[in-house]
Amino acid sequence: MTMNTIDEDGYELWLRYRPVDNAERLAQYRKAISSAAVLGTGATAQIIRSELARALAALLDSAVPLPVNPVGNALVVGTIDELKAVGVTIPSAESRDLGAEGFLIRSQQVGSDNWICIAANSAPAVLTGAFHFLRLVQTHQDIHALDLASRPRIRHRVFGHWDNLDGSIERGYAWRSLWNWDELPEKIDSRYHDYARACASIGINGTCLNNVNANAKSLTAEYLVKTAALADVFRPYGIRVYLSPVLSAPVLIDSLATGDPRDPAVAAWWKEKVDEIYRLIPDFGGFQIKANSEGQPGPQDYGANHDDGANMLADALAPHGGMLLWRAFVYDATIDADRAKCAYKEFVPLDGRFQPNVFVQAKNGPIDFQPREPFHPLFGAMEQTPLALELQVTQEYLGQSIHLVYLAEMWKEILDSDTYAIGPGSTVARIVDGSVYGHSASCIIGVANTGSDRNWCGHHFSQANWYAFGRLAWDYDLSVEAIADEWIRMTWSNDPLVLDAIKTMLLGSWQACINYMTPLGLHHMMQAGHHYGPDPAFNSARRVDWNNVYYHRADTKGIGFDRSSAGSNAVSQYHSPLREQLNHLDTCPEKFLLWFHHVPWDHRLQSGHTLWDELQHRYDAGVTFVEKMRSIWQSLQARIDPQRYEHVSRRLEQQLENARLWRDVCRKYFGQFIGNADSGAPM
Ligand code: GCV
Repeated sequence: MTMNTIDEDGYELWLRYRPVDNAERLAQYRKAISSAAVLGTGATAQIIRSELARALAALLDSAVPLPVNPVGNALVVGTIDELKAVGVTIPSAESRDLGAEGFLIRSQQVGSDNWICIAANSAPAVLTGAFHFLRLVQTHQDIHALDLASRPRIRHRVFGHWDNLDGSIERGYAWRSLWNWDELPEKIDSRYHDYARACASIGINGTCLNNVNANAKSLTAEYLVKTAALADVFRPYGIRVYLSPVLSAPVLIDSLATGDPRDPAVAAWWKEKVDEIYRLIPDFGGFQIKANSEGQPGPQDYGANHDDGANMLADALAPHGGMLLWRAFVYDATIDADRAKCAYKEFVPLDGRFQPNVFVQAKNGPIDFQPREPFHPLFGAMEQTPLALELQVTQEYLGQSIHLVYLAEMWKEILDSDTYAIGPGSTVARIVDGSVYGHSASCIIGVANTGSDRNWCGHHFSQANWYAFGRLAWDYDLSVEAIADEWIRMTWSNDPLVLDAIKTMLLGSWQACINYMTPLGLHHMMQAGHHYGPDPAFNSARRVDWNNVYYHRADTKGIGFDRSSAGSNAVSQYHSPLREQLNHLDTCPEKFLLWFHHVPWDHRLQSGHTLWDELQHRYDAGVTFVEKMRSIWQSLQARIDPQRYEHVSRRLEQQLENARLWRDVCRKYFGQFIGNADSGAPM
């Protein structure tokens, strides 16, 4: 058994580079990598060189020479042109297939030596390939006779920060913002480089620095210089920066009389502002904007519509190759009494009216990042508009940085969901990657869970969600098990016992969270404001659709939101045959039962239980799994470093307490509707 007593604080994430403790593999690696030659000379090549020097010395437990030219059995790393100069030719068809961001890793005999070549069409893609190779070594893979190629399925893979300029983070649970605006641009914290390393290692190629509930100050000259300093750090890692503007910025910054996007003076202001940004940041990614949503100003304030606002900004960005992410997180109650239907009703009629560099950006589900939602009906409903998928990596509604919940399973369920837009197989993933409707543009964005906490994410296990977001964004066909396997090996240990134990925890954690919070399609049951903990009785919000009773609609007859054709008819926003499947109580998947139906308490489920019994069973199952995670974790004590062990142990205790609270509060509250308020566990 491997005893791990070296104290760790989690700062290194999955880039821990601990000595390979598998003798056979270590011998193979040492033999295969007697030197590592990074052929380029630019800033990215320098980053690759220092990453390889640091990683290989640690993993192989002895320094590996990094000569300018390959010597002996060597790792040879460079662009396809650079490799050609040392005699390795990559056929042009293969090079074309890699695109700008793909890489290949190939074993090749050169004279009497064996080389492992890492090649790509651009230096940042070579860096991605180098990180992939290190991952093979970190996870103890066989590197004999390698021949693999990989390219991303989605072009823009953005980590979006809801960070405010004062250092706070909206829905952030890992302390303060990573960006120290007061010290920028003069002081470049070394952590900015470590952030970029981490993102680059998992293929993230964009970062949106500020909150979508935006502060206009981020567009002032003073702040743009700060953003430019961050962009300079991130550029060699292949990461472009984006900003979240506020549509009223011309009024707020330069006292224009209006922010109406149709006003020529307003359009000219934005054009000039965007030109200013590109003078400072030539590879600026673009804007992500929240408009006419939760108090943010938008075109509708001036009698214009989303397309007017989006196209005006897109026109300013287009000459520079910038793109616009226009968020579809809108729920104007005058549009429809069912919040889940609003965005579709506002945006579908606008299909075909957006400029080519506009993405309409929808959250995974139609409400708001709940523990489980059906996919957003906008996916598959806008043939002429590229749709960006927004996922929430930070766990606003899933126990924040207290609960251990592996979100890859949720995202995978969404990505794999069939919209039937052009027939079977029109998955959300294929809508997003552009292949269903033939869009060349594609984008996925994850709301970041990082902060200045030493372990980056507040909970050591929340790092898995940052990791999984990047890996799935790169290749949504990767399995959640494979991603978990990689992450555990790199972050914790290759010890099979640790691997299996943590995998069991990760892979059951999302379902457990759904069970103890919102089983069978229930949603929006959290406490108001901070969104931690249960409050099914909540009914005093200023908007009816901020109340929890609005969502569960429990009464003496049953529970659930009737969105069938007899109710709000939200099912009509999905394509056939899914629409019909969801519409009928008997065919609606039980995981979404109470999302789409108001169901009698005595309705029998597939298990044979009545609805009420099944709900109770689910609450119990959720809590039981957290107990199981706790005992699994305890069994690992001797194999995990003390600091991280203790931290996770404390978190699991808190999670268990909160899971029990969810179960008990919900059981008691719902029990009263069937005259059974005392049937639950004591409060
Ligand atoms: C950034 C939810 C969150 C808000 C968030 C909003 C959004 O309502 O609670 O904090 O605001 O979603 O996605 O814009």
